[in-house]
Amino acid sequence: MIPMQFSPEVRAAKATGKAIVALESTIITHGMPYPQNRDAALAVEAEVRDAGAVPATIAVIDGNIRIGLGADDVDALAQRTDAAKLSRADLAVCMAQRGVGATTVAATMICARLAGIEVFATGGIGGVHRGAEHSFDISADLHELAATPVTVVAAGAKAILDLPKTLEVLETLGVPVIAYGQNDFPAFWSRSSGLRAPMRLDSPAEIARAHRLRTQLGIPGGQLVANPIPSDFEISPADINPFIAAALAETKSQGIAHKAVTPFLLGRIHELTAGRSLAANIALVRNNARLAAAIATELSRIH
Ligand code: PSU
Ligand code: MN
Repeated sequence: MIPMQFSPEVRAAKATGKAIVALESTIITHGMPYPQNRDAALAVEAEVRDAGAVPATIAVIDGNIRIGLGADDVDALAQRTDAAKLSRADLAVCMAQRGVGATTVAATMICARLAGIEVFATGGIGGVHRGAEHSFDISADLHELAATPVTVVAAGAKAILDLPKTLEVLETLGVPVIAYGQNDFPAFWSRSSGLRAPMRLDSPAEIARAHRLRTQLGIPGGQLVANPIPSDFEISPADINPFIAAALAETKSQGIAHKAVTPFLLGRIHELTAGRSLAANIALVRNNARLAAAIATELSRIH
């Protein structure tokens, strides 16, 4: 038996066939400062409920996969500084040690599939880092999208990455990258990356049908739905790029590498923009939660 516990709310939703949206926890422990991380996590859950679905925030607590956290659990996790960042490689080892860890996109997809949840909302997926031709730093999120049948709603990939290379790897891996309601691939803080997305869909129903058809066709893996940040919170590439460049230069001068790169960059950019990028980050996750709830609702109607 897999050590996995459902919250009462998620268990009830599963019993009645109600739509459920998985949410990750690395965004809480390694993406934002306290208490904004707690407030953002609770606000994202509220968006899912307001849209008529049930949120399932996923984390590993004392070796158990938790599918759905209570508000107290979210607060406790948000305050911890010792939670591990769990991707595909780390998940089982953390559980074996009865440890505490926050799940990345990759690990959240794995847990969501085990829990029978088909839709997951996050901020931005990991991808191919700039300079990957030297560092080989490519997020395990990309391979997970190719392997695990969960539709992931994100505001594209973080603009700290090499977005053309990220799209190339997704294409190689056979992952459908679907821009929602526009032609361009969004760039997290900005609505457009200047790159055209490979595909576009304009309705949650079509996204849900594509998810089902992929399974029926016997094609493994999920879908990436790239949902642009709401205009009111957008930061233009011209505004954000100097801060990205400054933060990237610091990773080099300080020798930040491996799993620490993404949390460091996000934290530094939040500081350098005096919180503007944090407000944008929270707004885009909430926006993704609403779309994910609509997709999950459509999926709950087609079998
Ligand atoms: N997007 C955010 N904040 C984050 C992340 C993404 O807005 O903290 C996290 C996600 O959990 C993602 C991870 O899976 O960063 C990617 O890390 P890496 O590049 O080390 O695979
Ligand atoms: Mn990496």
